[in-house]
Amino acid sequence: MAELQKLHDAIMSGDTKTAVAVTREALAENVDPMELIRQYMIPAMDEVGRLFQCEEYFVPELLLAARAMKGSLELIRPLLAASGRQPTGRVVIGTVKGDLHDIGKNIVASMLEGGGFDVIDLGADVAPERFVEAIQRSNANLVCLSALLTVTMPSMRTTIEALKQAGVRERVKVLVGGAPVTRQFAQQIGADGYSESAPGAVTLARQIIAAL
Ligand code: B12
Repeated sequence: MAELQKLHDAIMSGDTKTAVAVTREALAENVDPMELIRQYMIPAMDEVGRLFQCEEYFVPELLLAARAMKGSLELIRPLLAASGRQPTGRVVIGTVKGDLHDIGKNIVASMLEGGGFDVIDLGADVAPERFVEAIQRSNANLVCLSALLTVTMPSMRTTIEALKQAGVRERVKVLVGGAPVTRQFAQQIGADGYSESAPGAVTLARQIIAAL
């Protein structure tokens, strides 16, 4: 039996090798990948964030923890994406300009893929014009913006403004999320939806597409 608490501890200590090994063992034993994410991986990152805030951890520790989290996610991602495939809609997703945090965005992207969406993932630190280009090129009907820093939240507004300027705002619905983002902020910047979680993002995306 895989000792799942070890996954939590390995992410916290930035031990990619152990994180990957425990994840592989758990998946081989048919543990639900979402259980790994929800109960062990996200709480580990939350704890890392807390330790960073009280200056027990510094940027190198954050980077090591993020690398361990990513190592595990690479094994989990194909499973999430394979879980229910019929084209539902096309989504352009990215973390907004100035923001390098992409772990939550990657989980949202994987779950949307699993929910049957075609996902065009632009990565992190995505400038507004790159969102515009991707929408123009792909005929996407949904755009997902992620931000983890309070200082990059305004990039969400700038991105929505750029969509308006380029004349593509009416073609897409915009969802926003990320730890500091709130429903109220989403309304203020003229987004069409907000969710605090990846499964919530999928439900919302489905509702929005169904109403189009
Ligand atoms: C890992 C990490 C890093 C890594 C990122 C690696 C990577 N590839 O992502 C590194 C080391 C690079 C980093 C750097 C920095 N970080 Co940092 N980081 C974190 C940490 C510990 C975890 C973030 C994370 O991955 N969480 C787990 C994921 C799963 O959660 P999530 O992103 O919120 O996503 C979920 C939901 O929000 C939602 N969601 C996410 N996106 C979207 C999008 C849509 C459309 C929807 C609907 C939903 C949705 O679904 C996800 C899954 O459920 C957080 C602390 C924390 N606990 O959040 C700090 C934190 C975000 N970082 C912080 C800071 C200050 C920094 C730095 C400025 C540090 C520095 N001095 O250099 C730099 C900034 C670099 C930059 N320009 O971006 C602060 C931000 C404070 C603030 N409010 O602005 C935090 C909160 C730490 C803290 N407590 O102070 N960081």
